[in-house]
Amino acid sequence: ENLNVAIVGATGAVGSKILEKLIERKFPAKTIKMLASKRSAGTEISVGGQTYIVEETVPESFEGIDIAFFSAGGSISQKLAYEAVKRGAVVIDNTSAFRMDEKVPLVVPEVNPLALKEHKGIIANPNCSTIQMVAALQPVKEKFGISRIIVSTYQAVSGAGAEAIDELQQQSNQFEGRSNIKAELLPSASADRHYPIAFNAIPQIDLFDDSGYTLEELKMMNETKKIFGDQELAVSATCVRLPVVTGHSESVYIETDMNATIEEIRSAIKNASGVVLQDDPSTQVYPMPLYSEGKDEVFVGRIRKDPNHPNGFHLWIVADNLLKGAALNSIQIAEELVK
Ligand code: A2P
Ligand code: 11C
Repeated sequence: ENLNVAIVGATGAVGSKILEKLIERKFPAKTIKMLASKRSAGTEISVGGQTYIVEETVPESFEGIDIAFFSAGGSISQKLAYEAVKRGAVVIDNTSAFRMDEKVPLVVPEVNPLALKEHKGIIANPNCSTIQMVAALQPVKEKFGISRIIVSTYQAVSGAGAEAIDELQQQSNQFEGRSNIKAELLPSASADRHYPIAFNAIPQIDLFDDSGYTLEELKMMNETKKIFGDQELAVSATCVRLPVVTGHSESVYIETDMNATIEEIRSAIKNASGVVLQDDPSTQVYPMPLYSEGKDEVFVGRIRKDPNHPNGFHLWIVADNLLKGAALNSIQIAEELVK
């Protein structure tokens, strides 16, 4: 009980989970400072019988802070993360602002905890879709090596923030008029056109790059190589938004370096920490996002051998994007630092 902690973006979808998880996991925090925009200053948040009052985030907010969790968007991190570091805080940043910065470790504790040792004040938490994929694939990579990954995602609206959850809720009662639903936010607030998410599947998460990939897809590709420490790894992603509230799902095809049987792949995953095997077609057991909500683990099922490639395998990977994909992984990074 000796650390002063701050949460930037405390009123948001991820920030509120960070507070809940800090309390649930009995993180050794002496104080927790709730920071957001000026709009929320004075708002009261009650969790675990305690009331926290939200303050506006300014550089001085970080005086005396030991650990600052940032989850208020990349531009806020760009503006304020170094202000926090300057004042002696270690920043655990849940945005994409610093992930590909060579000086900043990008960490999933089950995969590359040693990278933490090299931090210089800022540690990046990977994108939610990346975290659950690398956590599930790590035991397979460790035993058999992985040379190629092709992933298609089925992502929940909570990944786009609290306002996107509201948008899905508002659109969901318009079954009769579903082809004329007005959309204001998705696929991205800064996109030129918006499409309804209710009764739909949108093959665009974030903006497009000149390559034809979206920024979300490029994050998955680049972050996976950095976390696995393998620039030669072949990775390609297609990211799709679905009308699911919370819980990202991924259909993942991998090619291993060494021969493996399905049983060997299953047992590697079964014995990995933070990962749960849910794979029994005979009783229709497989992971689904509706049931991963609120859970800490990454769930893996539908493991099959590819019929055409001797080292090819297919997997279905599901996790709560706000927990292992964001808040929980950030706190696990902090716990690793405290250790
Ligand atoms: P606020 O509620 O005051 O707007 P989400 O990811 O759910 O969209 O949440 C975004 C989070 O980022 C919210 O907590 C939001 O606070 C916060 N935020 C937005 N703009 C700023 C800002 N200029 N300074 C600090 N926090 C901000
Ligand atoms: C989504 N994965 O589901 C995104 C949100 O880089 O941290 C997370 C964006 C990020 O929309």
